[in-house]
Amino acid sequence: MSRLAADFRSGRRPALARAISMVEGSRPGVNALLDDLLRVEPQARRIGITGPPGAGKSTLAALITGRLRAQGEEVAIVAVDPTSPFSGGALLGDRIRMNDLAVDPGVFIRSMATRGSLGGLAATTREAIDLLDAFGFPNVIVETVGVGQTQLEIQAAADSTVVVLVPESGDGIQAMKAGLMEIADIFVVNKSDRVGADRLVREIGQALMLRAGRAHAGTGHHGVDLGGMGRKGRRETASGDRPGGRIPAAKASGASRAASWGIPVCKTSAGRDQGVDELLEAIVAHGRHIASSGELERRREARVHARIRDVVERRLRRRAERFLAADDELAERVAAVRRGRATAYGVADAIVAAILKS
Ligand SMILES: Nc1nc2c(ncn2[C@@H]2O[C@H](COP(=O)(O)OP(=O)(O)OP(=O)(O)O)[C@@H](O)[C@H]2O)c(=O)[nH]1
Ligand SMILES: [Mg+2]
Repeated sequence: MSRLAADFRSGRRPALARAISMVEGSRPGVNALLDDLLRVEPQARRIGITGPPGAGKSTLAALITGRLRAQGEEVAIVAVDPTSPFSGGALLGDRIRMNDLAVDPGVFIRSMATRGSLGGLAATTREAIDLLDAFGFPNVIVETVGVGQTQLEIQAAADSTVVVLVPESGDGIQAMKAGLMEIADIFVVNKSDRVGADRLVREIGQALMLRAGRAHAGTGHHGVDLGGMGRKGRRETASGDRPGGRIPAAKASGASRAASWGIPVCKTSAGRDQGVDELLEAIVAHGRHIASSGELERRREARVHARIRDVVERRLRRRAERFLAADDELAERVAAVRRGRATAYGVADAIVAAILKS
């Protein structure tokens, strides 16, 4: 184990891969390993890319990675499969599309399954991201298919969350229903080579404006300031074709969001490699924004809070499961409840007390 840690620290890729596998397999000793390897401050730019199946997330991730590589930066990509590693299609497709990248030593690609984590981002995925960061990758891109809990949890794991939509019927409305409006730092309308792209850009812009307006009414701030936005010639106004302009996101969803980040709506055609530079600019600008506004610090703190709670819960649950499995009196306790001589609550309290004493 100490050999593994040493290899990890000296930047050996096989050690990184092994460490992630240990995390995935909950191998014995993994806690001690994480406790050792993760004693570093997070440095990486963590980019989450989410959206419906087939929206072009992998293609965009590959293109962004290509741009970052051209700037000499190393990139790690985690593709999260919400079902299983053997569900076929999606991941195989990713592998093929990311083939060119896979031979680049400056790129590390890993597919992970979330398995039984209630459809959310598995704890192991979050730990893998931390490992990639600790290993020294300055960029960690996490791709999650936008179904269920995973896409919402990505926001907690990433510094910048990119939501990719495509101009297909109802995508915009679906996005609002699925809560994507709440998690996006940057919207992307991909496949803009298809009809309806401009309309979707408009719809998203309007939805963001509506939301901002509602929040304003609540907080008594002034109206949404769209005047001249996007015309200031500032780099972070990523999309040239954005009728909605930049929407003050902070006012849109309250104090939890960074002050005055206007959520850009970027138009891309990943298939034709169009709009990718603007998207990367938006991501970089968002990173700069959260760093200077204190939001990055807040997000990192929230992440640590969540992680501690998570691990405490995991540990306690495991102890409880072990105790219950070995509890000789359990049958008696159940019988007592069945006959009305005790209640599940009283029994549970007694068990918890016993666990805490053990
Ligand atoms: N027409 C068009 N097709 C695109 C564009 N971008 C990606 N595609 C195609 O859309 C399909 C899905 O692309 P992916 O990048 O695998 O999409 P994804 O969101 O990663 O898909 P999953 O991971 O399976 O959810 C592929 O066949 C791509 O070639 C685009 O801008 N225009
Ligand atoms: Mg994909």
